[in-house]
Amino acid sequence: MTYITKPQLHHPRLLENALGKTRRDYEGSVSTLCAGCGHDSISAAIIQAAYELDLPPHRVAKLSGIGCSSKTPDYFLGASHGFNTVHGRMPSVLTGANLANRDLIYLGVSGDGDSASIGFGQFAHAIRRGVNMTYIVENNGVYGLTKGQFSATSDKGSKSKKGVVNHDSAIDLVSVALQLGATFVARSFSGDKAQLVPLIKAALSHQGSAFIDCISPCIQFNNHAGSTKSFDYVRDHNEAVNTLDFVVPREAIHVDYEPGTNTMVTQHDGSVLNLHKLAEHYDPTDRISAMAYLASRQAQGEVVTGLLYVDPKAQDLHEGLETVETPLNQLTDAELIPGSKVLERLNASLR
Ligand SMILES: Cc1ncc(C[n+]2csc(CCOP(=O)(O)OP(=O)(O)O)c2C)c(N)n1
Ligand code: SF4
Ligand SMILES: [Mg+2]
Repeated sequence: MTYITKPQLHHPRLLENALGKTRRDYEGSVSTLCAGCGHDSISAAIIQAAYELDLPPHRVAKLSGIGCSSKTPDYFLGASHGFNTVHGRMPSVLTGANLANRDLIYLGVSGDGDSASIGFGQFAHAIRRGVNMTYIVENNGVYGLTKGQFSATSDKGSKSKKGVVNHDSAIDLVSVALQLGATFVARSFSGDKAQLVPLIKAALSHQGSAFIDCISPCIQFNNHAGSTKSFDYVRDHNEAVNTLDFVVPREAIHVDYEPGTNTMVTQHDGSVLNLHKLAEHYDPTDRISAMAYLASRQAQGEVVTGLLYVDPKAQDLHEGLETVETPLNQLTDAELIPGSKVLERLNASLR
């Protein structure tokens, strides 16, 4: 059995958000992943982010491909819309759903195999088109579900559990997303909830394609000496560019920060990113610098985490295509089928 319903009983005094919902209202069914899998920590961070953002669950659509990572939408936001697609095909299905109904909040969850191998083309086109979505890759550097083969994000020279060395160059999805024009690019680590939750909140509030590469050790096949996606490796090589707080404008909360060490970024929807700068001269609004910074740190064997790039004035696919505001299922027959005269006019304009 891979689908176990969670008992609804909980402590009567659990804290409620502005919608009167507790954190438990954002949970899904019981996880069937290996105990200790990094993916479960990411599900917990998604639940926390949705709860803190007061998201109405029925306004969220979660989509995934195939893999242990792609199974996780069963384990969070049980009251939201969900679609488990074919291996590597989540981005195109999400794009279609988004074009049909722009009123939903789209969350795509994928794996490194799902997005960097079979679905690489799909990943690229969804990002470059600026589909309004949060796209999370739960990156463990292996095909976990099919017993630990190297994926396209496994670093050259890293070793499998059986001692096999990977001779292929790795695809760095963060660098690719930056190059493709993603308007929000971040990397985090499943074991760093303090960093991951605000990143997910900010990504969900971003108007455009928001990409988070989340390193998520597979405790079965990629958590040994020689792996560059293990808990120990990432902890030892982590270089955080910023510490992030996310402030929704309606909240009268102000975070503590030292004057002169922060960058406040107002996003398209008016929400504010409060970046505590740790790295000197790091500017998350400069795409070219972000790419150069990433490359220089990578050359030194460091895994840069944090918000690497954000375009606060991002536009999404709908703005480019000038589509109607109304979701297609709410248009009338007359609006959907405007008749032969309109078709004639359209054809004439193309001659
Ligand atoms: C078309 C197709 N090809 C291959 C497979 C076999 N398959 C299932 S999951 C998977 C890889 C999953 O890796 P990843 O996306 O990294 O997820 P993880 O399990 O590591 O979280 C593969 C190759 C499949 N299900 N469908
Ligand atoms: S095989 Fe790896 S990725 Fe899959 S559930 Fe187990 S630990 Fe997680
Ligand atoms: Mg994987």
